[in-house]
Amino acid sequence: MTGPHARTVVRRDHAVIAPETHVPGPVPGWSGSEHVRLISPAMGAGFSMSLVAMPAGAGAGPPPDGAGRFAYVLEGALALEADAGPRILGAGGYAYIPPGTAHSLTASAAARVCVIDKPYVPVPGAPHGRLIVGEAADRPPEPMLGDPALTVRQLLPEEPALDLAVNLMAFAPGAALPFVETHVMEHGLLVLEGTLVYRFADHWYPLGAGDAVWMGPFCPQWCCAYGPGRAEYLIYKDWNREAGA
Ligand code: UGY
Ligand code: MN
Repeated sequence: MTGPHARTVVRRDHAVIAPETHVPGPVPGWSGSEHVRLISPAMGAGFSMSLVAMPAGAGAGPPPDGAGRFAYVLEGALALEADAGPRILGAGGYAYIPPGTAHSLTASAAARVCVIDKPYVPVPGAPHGRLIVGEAADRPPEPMLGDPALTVRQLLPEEPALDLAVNLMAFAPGAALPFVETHVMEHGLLVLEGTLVYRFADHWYPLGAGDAVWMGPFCPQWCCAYGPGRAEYLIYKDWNREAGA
């Protein structure tokens, strides 16, 4: 119990949602699961991000009409049935399901899942998304701008059919973003491990595992992992489109 104290803040161009302030709410189709909306158009975002605790056997509700869905398994396992036969996604497994795809996602064991739903933005001549299933452990960590202490695993390929990027960023203790980023793309971020100091606009926050962040378009952003161990986060951005044009 934290009484009146909370690290959570929601501002015009960013939000930090700390786990101690989560309030789950029922969402149609997700019966039996504990569903916490972390990021939503209600706060100004162009997408939603949720943390869902699913008991074994529970199914996922449908994505909103016209939205692509990215699901990342934090713990437990999900069974995905889509075009081909069923596939099991364990911890670190993920799927991108394009809009309008007939599918089911069911917890084959009790699972915690991060779900990102994004209204799909088509481009002429390209297919409207593509089903992608992967495993974080299979994606190679690449140094960011040559810094081996800060690595990025790109979970999705960059291609015209896809309008989003989702990456895992890992920081050795003391590693930092090389400059204060400002970009039109939004971010949704979930800290998976470690401790960071993060700057959003003129505000500075300590972040730890379980904290979620929304960064709106052009929100200046910088961070440093202060240790003692490594830090890692899952980060979404809208990508490969004429954002805000
Ligand atoms: O991909 C990114 O924009 C990333 N470097 N941003 C961030 O970590 N805040
Ligand atoms: Mn960024």
